[in-house]
Amino acid sequence: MIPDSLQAPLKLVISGPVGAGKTTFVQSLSETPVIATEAEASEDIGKQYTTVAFDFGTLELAGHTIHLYGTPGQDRFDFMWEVLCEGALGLALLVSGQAPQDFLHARNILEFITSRIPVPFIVGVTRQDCENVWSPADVAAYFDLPEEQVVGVNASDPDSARDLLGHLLSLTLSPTA
Ligand SMILES: Nc1nc2c(ncn2[C@@H]2O[C@H](COP(=O)(O)OP(=O)(O)O)[C@@H](O)[C@H]2O)c(=O)[nH]1
Ligand SMILES: [Mg+2]
Repeated sequence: MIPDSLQAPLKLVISGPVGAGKTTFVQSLSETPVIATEAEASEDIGKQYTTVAFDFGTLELAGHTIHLYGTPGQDRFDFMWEVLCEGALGLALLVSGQAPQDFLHARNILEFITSRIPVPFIVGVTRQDCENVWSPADVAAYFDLPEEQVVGVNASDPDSARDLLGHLLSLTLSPTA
């Protein structure tokens, strides 16, 4: 039986550096129109628009209503990471498997969040559909994490994105988590 506390929407947060695939991931999964807060990028981050507050989407998964919050990637919005992770059941930290130059930043984001809010997390390595991409196992070694805590994903593929979320959910809802 599912405890009453879990009948309410479950909040999951998607974070990671700019370009990791956060917005794509939320858009792939959401069954309601995504609420996005994009603004023209104030600095050169390789694209014109970037997320300034959050991307919000909802879906049903394994009998739960999930509320998905994608965070901004830039450090100057780091206060939003903490705001969005408050009360979250789990965190997926996305990093592009084609951007090893962003791994350190990704680790810093993870450290920033988990040192303030003890939220269970997994790392998702995006762009697994592309050539010359880091494997989840190699990223696990880089992050010094157990291999089961790092999964590969194609953020633009709804099935792949759902698999990642299912993995996160099973981790956070398991009695040993
Ligand atoms: N092929 C492929 N492209 C991806 C994947 N994830 C993100 N992208 C692309 O990478 C770019 C940046 O993704 P975006 O979701 O805006 O990243 P964000 O800054 O983390 O929100 C977009 O052009 C996406 O289509 C992936 O897993 N596979
Ligand atoms: Mg984005």
